[in-house]
Amino acid sequence: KGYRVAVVGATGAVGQQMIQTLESRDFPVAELLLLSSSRSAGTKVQYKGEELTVQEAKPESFEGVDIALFSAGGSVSKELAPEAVKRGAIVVDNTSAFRMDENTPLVVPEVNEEDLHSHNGIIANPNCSTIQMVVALEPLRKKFGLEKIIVSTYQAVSGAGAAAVEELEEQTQAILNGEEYEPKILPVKSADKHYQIAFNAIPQIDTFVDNGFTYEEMKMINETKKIMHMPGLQVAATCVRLPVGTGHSESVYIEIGQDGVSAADVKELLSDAPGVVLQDDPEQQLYPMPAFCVGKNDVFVGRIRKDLDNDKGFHMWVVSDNLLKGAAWNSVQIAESLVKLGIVK
Ligand code: 11C
Repeated sequence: KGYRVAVVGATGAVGQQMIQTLESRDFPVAELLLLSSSRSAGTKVQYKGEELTVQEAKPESFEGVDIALFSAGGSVSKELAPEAVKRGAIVVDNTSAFRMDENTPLVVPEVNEEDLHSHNGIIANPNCSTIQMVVALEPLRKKFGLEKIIVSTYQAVSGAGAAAVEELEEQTQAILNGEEYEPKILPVKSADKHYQIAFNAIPQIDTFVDNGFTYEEMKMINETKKIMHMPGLQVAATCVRLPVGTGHSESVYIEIGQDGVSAADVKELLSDAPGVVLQDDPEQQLYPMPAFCVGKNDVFVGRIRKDLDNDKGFHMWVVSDNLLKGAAWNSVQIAESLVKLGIVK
């Protein structure tokens, strides 16, 4: 059987990866409908050797659609996801519009696939930096318990969209040529001030909340608790943008619920964990790096060490392609789970 699948935001950085992932996974697509804003309508996109034309997304577009993958910004999802559901589609939404809604499951299949059963038409795909962290930590939570997470991120510019990637490339070139370049996109397009990202590190992703954290940091905190069903978990995050094109990296410190666990125990567990690739051999200088994770669906983990002072404390380095496991692949993987579990008929 094949499904009628819609991709909303088909011309964006994540939408393009969704289309490629549907193709590379050979997802059972009977018909693929590519939707976007009126500005991008008319764009031609290749899918399985066929040229498809992107159409403007309207409520009526979703007639007869079985699965709609949304990645066109929160306001588009707020307006059109309920319209798609009204017409019988199941929506997998890659924006923050519904993530913290208590009736919307927030799903990373390796962690909480069973939450899909309680959907009301919309399933939320978490923030990219949250996804890769929970994939790495869930096996540890299950086996040893988890009490605390302190994470610092090193995030790629593609998380802020295609225009931010362009800004990094043009700015780097301009600086190397000794030319002026006025930053306009990073850290946040709508912000009052913009800063150079080339040869720099910006400790601001998204805008600030009144508690001193940024929204990106609050997403990592709140989404992790929801996905892991641990409202009492202690989580703190510091999110930093780096001049990397694609691939988010994270330095993660955790405290587990048991004494006496060794770094070797943690490595053994993660060597066989779903969605995880262990790359950890200091003698061989083997550890994950974003440049080598691009284009791959896995979450790469290395630099696993036991804390020197706290018997329950462990440090690790977690890297993944933010556009794939962080966005497009997790969404398509949710769609695969919906089919596997018989939730979409
Ligand atoms: C970034 N994590 O790297 C963001 C992008 O809520 O889906 C993803 C924003 C989101 O800038």
